[in-house]
Formats: sequence, structure tokens, C-alpha cells
Amino acid sequence: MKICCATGNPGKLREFQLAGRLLGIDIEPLADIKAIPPPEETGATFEENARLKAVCYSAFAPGPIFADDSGLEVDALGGAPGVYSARYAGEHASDAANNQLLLDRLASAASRAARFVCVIAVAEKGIVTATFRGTVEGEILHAARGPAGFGYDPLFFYPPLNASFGELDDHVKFGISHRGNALRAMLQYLSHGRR
Ligand code: ITT
Repeated sequence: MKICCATGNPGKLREFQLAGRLLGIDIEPLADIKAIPPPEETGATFEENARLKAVCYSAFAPGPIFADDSGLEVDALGGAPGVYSARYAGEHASDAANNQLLLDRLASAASRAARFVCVIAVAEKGIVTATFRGTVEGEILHAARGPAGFGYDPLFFYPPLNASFGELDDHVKFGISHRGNALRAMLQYLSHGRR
């Protein structure tokens, strides 16, 4: 099986390609994605933004492609940063700036419960054929832990493994993560016929 992945985020691409190798699926990056103007992420939900990305990028691929919209929802912040996760501290903000803002906003919060959410949309020639949602529950730490992953991983503590996502190898993270859960649902759908 072969499918094209449309993301400009190297951390996401690394996880998807690792998963492809582990599962025996050929997940290829969309060629020259950096030369394609990304769609404006105007959706209010992960689903809407995943659809926008998949439709936009499918015009540049001969077959099916998938795109992911993902982020962190923090209960004490009413679900923020949510769809604004990549730009929480401003357009083109660094991971470090986003993480610092999150710590500042949570300084006096009673609850630090949070989840990562990932929605994958599959599209072909401008039409979305399916979407898949994956989540993982955790807590926001008071300080970063671990060098691995990307984005908010060093602040996301996963109680069942007593570790932050920044302390997990990519393949361990993918086994439990929002992105892993969404991708596994997509692969099941693609290999068992379309709904
Ligand atoms: P593409 O749209 O090109 O795929 P992007 O980084 O702009 O790349 P999103 O709009 O989906 O993607 O934003 C996702 C952000 O959410 C990402 O930049 C991180 O800040 C955060 N995020 C999502 N998944 C994450 C993960 O597995 N670990 C840590 N942070 C994550």
C-alpha cells in the first residue's frame, strides 16, 4: 500500500514515516510541499482544518493523500491552545515560545489535565473521502522533561508510562499517541475497504 502524506512539519513527517516502516506501508512525503502555499487554517475545529489541508494538497498529488491537523487541549484553559497550538505565542512562534506561554498561563491553575488531538483527513483530487480522530490523555508538567519529540512533547506527561512524551522514543510515542491512534484507524479503513 502506498499513500502520500502532506505536512510541512518535520516532527509529524518523521513519526508518520517511522509508522509506515513499522507497518510495512509506503508513506511518502508530498514532493516539494514547501513550494506550495499552505491553506489558511481558518477552521474552528481540527476536523475543518484537516479537511482544508487535505483538499488543498490533493491538487498536487496524482493519487490519495492525507493531512493531519493536531494540537493540545488543556482543560483549565477551556481547550486552548487547540487549533492554535502551532501559533499559540504568535504566527511562526517557536516551540520554546509556545511552551513558555503555556507554562505562564497555567501558573495558578488547579488542574493540569490535557489531551493531544489529531484528525487525519484523506482526500483525492479535491474531495475528502474520510477523516479519522485520535486522542491521548495526559497532564502538563511544571517544567520540560526530555529531549525527544517536538512541539509540546517535553511538557506532556503520560501517567501510564510515568514519562513525558519528550522522554519517549518515537516508536513508543507512536504506539500510544493521538497521531498513532488516528493513523491506525486510517490504515484499517484503507486495508479493509472504504466505508
Ligand atoms: P502542517 O499543517 O504542515 O501539518 P503544523 O505544525 O502547522 O504542520 P498543525 O497546524 O496541525 O501543524 O499544528 C500542530 C501543532 O500542535 C504543532 O506545531 C505542535 O505545536 C502541536 N502538536 C501536535 N501534535 C503534537 C505532538 O505529537 N507532539 C507535540 N506537539 C504536537
